[in-house]
Amino acid sequence: MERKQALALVKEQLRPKRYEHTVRVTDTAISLARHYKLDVKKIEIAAIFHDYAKYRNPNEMKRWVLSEKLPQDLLEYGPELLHGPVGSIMIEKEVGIKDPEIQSAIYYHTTGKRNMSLFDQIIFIADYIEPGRSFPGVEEVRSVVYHDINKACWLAARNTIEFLMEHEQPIYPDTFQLYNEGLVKTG
Ligand code: DGI
Ligand code: FE
Ligand code: FE
Ligand code: FE
Repeated sequence: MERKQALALVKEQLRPKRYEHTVRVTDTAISLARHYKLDVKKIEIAAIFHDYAKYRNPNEMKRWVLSEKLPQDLLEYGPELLHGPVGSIMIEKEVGIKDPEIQSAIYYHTTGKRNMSLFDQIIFIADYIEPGRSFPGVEEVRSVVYHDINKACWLAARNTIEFLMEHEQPIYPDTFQLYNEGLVKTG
């Protein structure tokens, strides 16, 4: 699918601010894919569709979790965690995008997980560092991502866990597993 057609399809699904975020994630992901020598056109499609399900009704997303037999524990962590896993299936059913690499990256873009592929990592971290983001610590992540993408993903997980704990929000196990894996890898 071409960029223009893909952007037109997601634009219908998103609010203007989220659409602008999506364009910035896409440009960030393309730059990382060039650097890390991945398929730029494929990364582009994954980035464009990464938040496809963001504004779907939570009850609708819940029904997809049940009918598609996604991990039921997703339902215990609040609706924010559903748009990745549900979006990865919606793009197949509604848009006809059936590609394991693209669907995996969209599935895990919010929580991350241990053992992410480079393709997964680029979508995960592009979402975190796109120029519109101002999370505490994001500058450090931007400064390491072109040298050490494992470190960048670990920092993003650590910062997210800190943020969630400060707000007494539940933390999905995949996010912890990414954090733990990074401690072992970066020693
Ligand atoms: O969809 P975006 O806003 O672009 O970004 P995202 O998909 O990374 O979602 C960010 C939201 O997800 C933010 O509100 C924090 C939340 N989040 C990230 N990891 C976890 C989490 N929420 C819970 N409950 N548990 C997590 O592990
Ligand atoms: Fe998202
Ligand atoms: Fe994210
Ligand atoms: Fe996003």
